[in-house]
Amino acid sequence: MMARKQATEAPAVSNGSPKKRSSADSDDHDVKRPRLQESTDKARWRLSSEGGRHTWHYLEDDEATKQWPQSYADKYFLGMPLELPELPKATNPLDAVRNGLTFFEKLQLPEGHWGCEYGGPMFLLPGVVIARYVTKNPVPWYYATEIKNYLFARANPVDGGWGLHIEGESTMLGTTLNYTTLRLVGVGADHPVMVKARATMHKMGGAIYAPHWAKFWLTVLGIMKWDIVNPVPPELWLLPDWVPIAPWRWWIHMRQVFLPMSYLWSKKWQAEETDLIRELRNELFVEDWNKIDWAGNRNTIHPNDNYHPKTAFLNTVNWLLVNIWNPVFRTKYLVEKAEAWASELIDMEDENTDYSDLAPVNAAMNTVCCYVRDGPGAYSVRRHVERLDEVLWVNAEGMLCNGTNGVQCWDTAFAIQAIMDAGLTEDPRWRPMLIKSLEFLEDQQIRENVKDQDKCYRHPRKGAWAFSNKDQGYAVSDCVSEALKSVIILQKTPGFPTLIDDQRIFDAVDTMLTYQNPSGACSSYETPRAGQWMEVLNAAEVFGNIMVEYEYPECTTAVLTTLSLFKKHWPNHRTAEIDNFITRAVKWIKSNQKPHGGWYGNWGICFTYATMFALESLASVGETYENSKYAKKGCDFLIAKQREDGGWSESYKACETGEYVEHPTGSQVVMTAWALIGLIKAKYPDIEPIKKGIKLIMDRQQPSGEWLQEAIEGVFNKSCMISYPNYKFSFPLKALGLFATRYPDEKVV
Ligand code: LAN
Repeated sequence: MMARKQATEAPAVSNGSPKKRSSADSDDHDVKRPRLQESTDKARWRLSSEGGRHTWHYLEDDEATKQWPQSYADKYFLGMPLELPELPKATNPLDAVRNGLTFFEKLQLPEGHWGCEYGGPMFLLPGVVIARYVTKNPVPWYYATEIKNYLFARANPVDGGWGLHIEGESTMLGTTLNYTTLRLVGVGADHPVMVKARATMHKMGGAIYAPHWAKFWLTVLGIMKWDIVNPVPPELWLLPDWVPIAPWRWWIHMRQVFLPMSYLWSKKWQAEETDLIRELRNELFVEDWNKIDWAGNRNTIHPNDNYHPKTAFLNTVNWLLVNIWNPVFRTKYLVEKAEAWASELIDMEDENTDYSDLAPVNAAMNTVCCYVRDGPGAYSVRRHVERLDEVLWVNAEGMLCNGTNGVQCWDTAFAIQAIMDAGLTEDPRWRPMLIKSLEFLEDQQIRENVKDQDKCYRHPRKGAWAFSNKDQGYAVSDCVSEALKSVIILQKTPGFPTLIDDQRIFDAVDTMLTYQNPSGACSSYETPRAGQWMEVLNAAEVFGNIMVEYEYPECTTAVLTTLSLFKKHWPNHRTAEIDNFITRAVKWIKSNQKPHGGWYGNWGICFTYATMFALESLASVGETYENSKYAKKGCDFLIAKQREDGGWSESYKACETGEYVEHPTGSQVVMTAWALIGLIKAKYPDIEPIKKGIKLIMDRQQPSGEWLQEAIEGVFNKSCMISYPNYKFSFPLKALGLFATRYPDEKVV
């Protein structure tokens, strides 16, 4: 079946620049197929950061490698040896903090923030590679090579497929898209990795069993036909705002993905047919491609992908759209109007983010939309392609796609807080590192609301911080809070400059105050604009709780903790509103406690994560183990989960099942730190279990001062896991530091 030779044997490009092939070769597009190598030379990779924008560069020129030496951070991210001297063994928690900071300081980027890989989801990289392929901007050979290496490394060791995320079982979403990605970057179909993956894909029924998003991408590529894609009508954008299901009410990630998808669906656009696409039509399916019943397989899906089965209501709506709406009512006038409005909304998103867009999914789709609309050479396409590079990351395994364009503001905020909790902010040893972090946060504060805020349905953001950087510019309630908390802490420390004046601090607080829902809780990017019932329209199949904003303990507690701190320093700013906010938030947090005493975490795994934030926030209003039954119950919950060795260990399965589940690999440093922070903040009276946990963290510290990567830490939409590699620094440091300041005379080892 597989005729094509491996690209390694037949290089089509050299060093990224296309070579001419014979005129008999009509497949112009394929000329640019990259030349794959076994591996790149890791010593040639460099991470650059400009204004918080990360890009990885491969220096092919020897002279350039001398001019731009590799930093510790580069080497660390790439998994290269750092050859650092052994630090004197820490004999107490504060020395362990110092050792940890000595290492972590080396990872601080020159602009003052921390970066890291932010992988986990396995459906992001395909979007970037497909967008580049269909817009005829194929990835350069060194990206292609490392993408191949990463995907090879991440293939399921047993069946050779890929999952929704790196720890998950093989799914059709992961397997069809990553198989296709490998082929697009130049891997031959007869490579053993591909043969194995294909066998699994076929065993699972072939690509017709893929979920909606995979069907969408494969159709854009021309491997499937539009009839197999459930309708994504841009007409929904024409609904008046008062209509309960109007898309502006959906969770921002869903509507920003739906938007470009609907544009391309409406255009029924497909990429130029190439040899490779024709080959993939033979490879991805069990049945003869020419005989596939496309329309009849719209709802065909493999059980592994069907985390959230479509409702009977949605299936009926889809049926009506396909059989009645599209053929009868979808007039040319309506189509043009809907496409024009969708296109304008896409432009607003691109302009507001300078083409980096909310996240890699819509960034890749918007790229294709601009190509379809503006043509190959357009600025919009070129800028998109440039910015897509900012979500790519190189690690020891190869090149992956980050969940966002970085973790800049978020991780920097936690690094500062860790140093503060250790009581080291005034120590001159750490001052340069802290000053640089403060300068970064100053630079990254968002100063204005977006242009046409109401027209493009954006939430206010003046004074806020985003999770990554200000270019992306999406305020999130807890990102504003954690960054502001860190700024206040530093600026109120003697000897630190006031880079952010009071007015800018008030701007941040004013934006934070917009986030409270009638219940007292906070959501992520916006206040909820519709109820959970909207999940009846969840068409993505692979995710749960994705259609609207929900109320999150992490977000609510972060705002609460920061407002409590703010109030101490500025008691007269919007006093009544802040007091009222705090009272209602505390009430909600208490109501959100589970009967077992823990809180369910939506963004970190899982009960341990949210319980830490909840206990910390209760402590910020003076509620601790001694005087609050909620804090006591939270502590008792954590203590009940402590393991024999003093650590905690929660598995991502807890996020899926809603029950505390232990990780099979035993105690985890990050989880242990989370639990300890909660206990110490809540002033848990018995020091022994806390000491045991602290000892575990100290024992796991390496002679270089670092901690090693353990199981994955983060999650979204209940089913998809995501890595937060800097958590293994910030949270253990914070736990050790809190212990050291709370019990300065206590001996642990
Ligand atoms: C994130 C990352 C950060 C995270 C926290 C700040 C930790 C959280 O407290 C609030 C929500 C937020 C901002 C968040 C939301 C969803 C994101 C953006 C992600 C988990 C990273 C990737 C994910 C995004 C949805 C991935 C793209 C997938 C789609 C389903 C569109």
